[in-house]
Amino acid sequence: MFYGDVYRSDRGDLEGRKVKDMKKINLKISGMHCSSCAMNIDFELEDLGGVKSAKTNYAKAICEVEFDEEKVNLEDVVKTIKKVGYKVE
Ligand SMILES: [Cu+2]
Repeated sequence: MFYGDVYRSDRGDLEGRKVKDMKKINLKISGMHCSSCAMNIDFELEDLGGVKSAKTNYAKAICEVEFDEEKVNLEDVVKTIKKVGYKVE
């Protein structure tokens, strides 16, 4: 199974303190046939607690998800995508 690049984004708030790390991943999605499929995935993922953002690109067949590892894990993200009918490669 291909999970793409896994990396962390470090961000500071205005006072320069470190805010909680979010995990950002790129997943390769298959089974999408139009741009509303991509919107469907984003909608479901953003409904999942702990997911900060989901950006699915239909043309590139990738989904960029930013999430809080303490609240949700990669498996849940993958499960959610599968639940709506798409495959994660
Ligand atoms: Cu579609």
